Amino acid sequence: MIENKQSVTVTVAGSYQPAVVNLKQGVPAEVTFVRTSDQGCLDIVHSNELAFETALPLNQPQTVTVPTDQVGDFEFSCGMDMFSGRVVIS
Ligand SMILES: [Cu+2]
Repeated sequence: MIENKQSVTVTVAGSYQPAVVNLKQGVPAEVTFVRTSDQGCLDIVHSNELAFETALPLNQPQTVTVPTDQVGDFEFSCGMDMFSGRVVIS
């Protein structure tokens, strides 16, 4: 089977759900963040390790591209690094 893309949606509502996103190495990946609650300070999501940062307007899905060339465990977090989630590439 040929898999040419993988997409995962993370709901942002006081935390990241799911908090762990599993992706396959070598398959282009997109993660869509949807902030559905005003709770907390989750209006920005960023990852130094995965090189993205995006604002999350309420109820407006935002999609980022995640590099999958390297296997590993990468963290993303809110703007103030108080809440975090992980992308696991294997
Ligand atoms: Cu925060």
